Amino acid sequence: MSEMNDQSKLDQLEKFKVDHSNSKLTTAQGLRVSQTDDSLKAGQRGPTLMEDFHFREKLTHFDNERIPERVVHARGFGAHGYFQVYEPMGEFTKAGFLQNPSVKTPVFVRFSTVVGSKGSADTVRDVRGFATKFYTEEGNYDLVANNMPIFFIHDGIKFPDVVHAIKPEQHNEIPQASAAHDTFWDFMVNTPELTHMIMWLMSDRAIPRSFRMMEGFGVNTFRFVNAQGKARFVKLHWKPKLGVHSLVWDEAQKIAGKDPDYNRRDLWDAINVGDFPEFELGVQMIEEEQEFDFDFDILDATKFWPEEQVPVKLMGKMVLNRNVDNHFAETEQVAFHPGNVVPGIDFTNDPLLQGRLFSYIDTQLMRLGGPNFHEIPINRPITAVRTNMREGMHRMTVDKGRVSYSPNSLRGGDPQPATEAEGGYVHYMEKVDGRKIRQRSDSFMDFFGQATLFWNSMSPPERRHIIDAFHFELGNVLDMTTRQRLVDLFNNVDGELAREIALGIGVNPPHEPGGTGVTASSPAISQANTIKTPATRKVAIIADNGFNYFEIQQMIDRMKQAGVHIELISKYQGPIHAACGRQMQVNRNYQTASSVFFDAVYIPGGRASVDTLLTHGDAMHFVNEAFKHAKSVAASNEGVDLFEQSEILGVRLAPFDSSGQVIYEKGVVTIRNATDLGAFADEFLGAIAEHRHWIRLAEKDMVTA
Ligand code: HDE
Repeated sequence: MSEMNDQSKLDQLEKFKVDHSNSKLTTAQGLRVSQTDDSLKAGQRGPTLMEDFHFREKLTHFDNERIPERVVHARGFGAHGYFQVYEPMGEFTKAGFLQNPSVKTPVFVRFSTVVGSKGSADTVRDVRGFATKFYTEEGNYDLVANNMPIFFIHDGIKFPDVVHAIKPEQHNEIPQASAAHDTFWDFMVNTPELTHMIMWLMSDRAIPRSFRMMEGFGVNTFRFVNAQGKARFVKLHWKPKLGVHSLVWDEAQKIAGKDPDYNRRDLWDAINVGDFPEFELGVQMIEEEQEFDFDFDILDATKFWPEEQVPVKLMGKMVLNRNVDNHFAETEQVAFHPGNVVPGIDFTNDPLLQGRLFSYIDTQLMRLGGPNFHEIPINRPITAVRTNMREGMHRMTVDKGRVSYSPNSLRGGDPQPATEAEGGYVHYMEKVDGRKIRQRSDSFMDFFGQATLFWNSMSPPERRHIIDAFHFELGNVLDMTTRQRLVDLFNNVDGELAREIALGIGVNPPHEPGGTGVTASSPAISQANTIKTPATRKVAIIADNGFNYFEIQQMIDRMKQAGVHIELISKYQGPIHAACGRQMQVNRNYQTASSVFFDAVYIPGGRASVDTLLTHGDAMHFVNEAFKHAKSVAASNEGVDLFEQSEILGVRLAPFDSSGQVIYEKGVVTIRNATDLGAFADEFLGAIAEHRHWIRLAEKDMVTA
């Protein structure tokens, strides 16, 4: 076998890369071109001539530059990296890439939204795709995951229906990248198996702060098979080292306008500055004998396996450390397929998975223009490909010899099938016996139990966000009957949930008592219990001429140590001058900056600076908006004056005193009469790590019961 390392895929790609610097322009035939700005004409003001091959070639190629976008997950963004297992997993699977902790397996990951077209905004309310291609020594393994652990439907045959319903409506192609319209909710109310997934879709998971701060879930139930042939049911998970964090809806909507590329830019920038995103790969395993031990069917993709019941074993870590060279060649042309497996990983009868196993190659044949897309550089395995497949559109390989069939004698039988011991893939010999029947198992028919479990697991602010999301989504449904039916449907999940939804959308609260009687919860799915760290967060410092240089410098030093990124914002770009005469470069002006691009805001002291900021509506808006979005805000010395004029006052209880002590309340950090900002900076970092301070929500807005 080849000597593989984390560079193997990049080395392979390198052979296809072309650097055009220090070169002369040519045609696609390699002919040097003398001029490319004017077409060949009969006279200066005459018609263009047919013989102008350069004109024809240039236009023809341009005319055909587009390929069909993905029917779902059209908008995506990719990066390279590697995966490394922590310890041999041979007890559970014979998959080669899960055995040797010293091996780094190259990976390519593509994150995506599902519903929007290729040019849609990143921060819409949607499921996120999280697809990983492992270039292993046994061939490509694809883990084609989403950032939610369950799916809308039970059976692949309903996929076209759910996608048609959620995509823009047929007659006017409105709305783009949004579920908030009649056809989706009409489908939903008639398909109650969606109920659980809708709870996730209305939750904060649907508006991630960053691709780096999302979990990934294989969703479907697969099998691990070890060398002895023993199999177990498994679900695979990615756990982000930075925790799971989300935007707030108002912020997400504003970002969609101000920077539609927000999530892709975040990933691109993070990798460029060396903040390499890391995700741990976990597995949940259920023994075959325990298949029926649960109150849900473990093959039902609308159910998750609560971690408290089936623990997640962390197997290894993925690091994304390299951006692509060409978005189209790599990210657009990459083709994932849940059927790309390696020995040790096998399928189950999960009917959603079975549907997926058909769909991916089928759609790629059209999207990538024929059956040879496995030859596109990004899709090539790093192992040898030896098939008897030939011809087809855009065949790149020049297969030598006259033989393209098996068995053959003319080439001594080569390429030969491999035995299991030689790495040949042998399907798990599950016994299957049944009548042909278009029916669903009764064990899939509990639509509401885990939806209640999900609701029970949410913290009060998360519940508030879910209800607000329902108000937005159902408030955009024009058909009032559908709205009412939806409220009555969600009453099956929880009575208070249904009452709260009804309140915001002008329909009657349900008459029937609500809920399923499920009282259990799964703390692991609440984002309130996720990892908290200030690392890689972004802080805006707002200042103007006359700022206190030493305050900013102390803060910048401390923030940098903690891995926090700073940008200096002022009315004008260029240098601003400190009271002491030194100067600093402004990174962004009010037009190019916005509070929604940052995790926290800091206002340094300096009399003249703060007096100027007090006259800038943009500065005040910045602080108020950050505060409204529950972000950490800090001010030192005269900077506190700005807070005293802001909306922070309405919520803050502690006085902005002058004791020289750090005052912390609800994510607002202030200090007056201080030159050493060490303790203040540490308190601010602690606040940033919290991500958001929902405690600012008024008690009355919390949904606790
Ligand atoms: Fe997919 N899905 N899917 N899906 N899916 C596609 O394949 C499909 C499902 C997922 O970045 C398509 O090449 C069916 C679950 C991701 O390129 C298509 C069903 C999960 C991506 C397709 C599902 C996913 C896709 C469209 C129900 C999470 C983007 C373009 C039976 C575990 C991959 C393409 C990328 C893409 C079919 C359900 C994840 C049409 C029929 C569940 C991340 O083949």
